[in-house]
Amino acid sequence: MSAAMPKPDRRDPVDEARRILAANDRGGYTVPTDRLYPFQWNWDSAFVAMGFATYDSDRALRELERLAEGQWDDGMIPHIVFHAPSDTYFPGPEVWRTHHRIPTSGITQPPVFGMALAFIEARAGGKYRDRVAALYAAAMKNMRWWRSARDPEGTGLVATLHNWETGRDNSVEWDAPFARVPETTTTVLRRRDTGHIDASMRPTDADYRRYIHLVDSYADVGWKPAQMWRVAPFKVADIGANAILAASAGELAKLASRFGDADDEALLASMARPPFVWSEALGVFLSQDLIAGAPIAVATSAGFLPMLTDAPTPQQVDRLAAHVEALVAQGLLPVPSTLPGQPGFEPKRYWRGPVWVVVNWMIARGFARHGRSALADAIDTLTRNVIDEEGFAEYFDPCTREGLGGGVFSWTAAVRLLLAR
Ligand code: 2M8
Repeated sequence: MSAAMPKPDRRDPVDEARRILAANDRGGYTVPTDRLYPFQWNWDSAFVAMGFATYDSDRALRELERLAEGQWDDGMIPHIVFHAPSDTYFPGPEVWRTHHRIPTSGITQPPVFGMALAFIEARAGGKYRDRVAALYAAAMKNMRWWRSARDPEGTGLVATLHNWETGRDNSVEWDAPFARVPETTTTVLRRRDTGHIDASMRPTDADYRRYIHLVDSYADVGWKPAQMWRVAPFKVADIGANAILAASAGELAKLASRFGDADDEALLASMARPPFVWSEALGVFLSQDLIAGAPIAVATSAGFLPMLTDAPTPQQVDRLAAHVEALVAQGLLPVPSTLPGQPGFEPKRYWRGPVWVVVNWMIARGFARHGRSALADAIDTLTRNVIDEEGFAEYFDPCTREGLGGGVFSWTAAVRLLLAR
């Protein structure tokens, strides 16, 4: 554990998790962690909302409502909502140059929103009908946006146009697609993250120049979806975002008969089972580089997430299970963001190797859905234990289990609440 990482409260991790969410609450929305991420992030908040739903449905709905305040008229839900100013994060609103009522970024993130809404509704015992209805409408508008803005050619898979949209910022998968993104920017880089976290664990400066090159390019076309699609030098069908989108479609379908109509039901049915790409050689599902027109042959933790849907065959689930069993047999914490042995695996550098407990939680739900409850329980137990032993870290080294990155992290606290016995 790094020196700055607070030790967990061993007396009651559930109480401690609730305290963290309370401490990171900025008024109905929760920052991922103080200073490093001082605004509302999209998929972080969806996990946080599920954590709140274990003890406070009203607060859980509020989290999604505050996120929906950032939803654009075209249906896009931004990856960051800048509710209040802060100078501890780069890039801030002045770099994004968007035009929403509340300042927001111009890109999105994996749509856990629909999964979270169904999760909260199932625990709210029929209460808050009007609020759920409004959030369901926001979720459906967002599903339609993904379809039209990010799959204009109707392939069944949506594209992410910025690595930050995948949530797995510097995954080894994006190395080749990024090689064609220029490092030139019209924005001066003023990184704040490396002032909070050791630079050896964060994306490099060259990475950041490319990230900001993309922001500049899309800001220059006014964040209009059709023009972004045309100018995008980075266009990938991220397996994580596609699996989560399909899972949200499946979860929203459970609400559609009460809150929606036949059109919604038809749309959700068509989105719930996309044509995921499977690698027989690697035994995982893959992202695709849509500019190269080829799958990206890197095995990542996101390659397990199609198990959140009915798409995988029993044989595919067996192959995915074998990876987890092998990791455990080697004494490694499952499931590293890049599987060890893959080129580019780095156990401490952001999304190139560390374990993220939100991904673990989804993978375990996937195994449970496909009848592998013992394996799901094993992942849950290992996840719970690493949090209890190492603290509410942003992520964990799969080799040493050390908690790394930001401390007192909201989505880690949320997962601990979801895993409370
Ligand atoms: C990380 O991403 C942000 C950009 O969105 C960053 O590094 O500045 C990722 O881990 C992302 O998945 C997460 O949502 C965000 C806040 O926790 O941090």
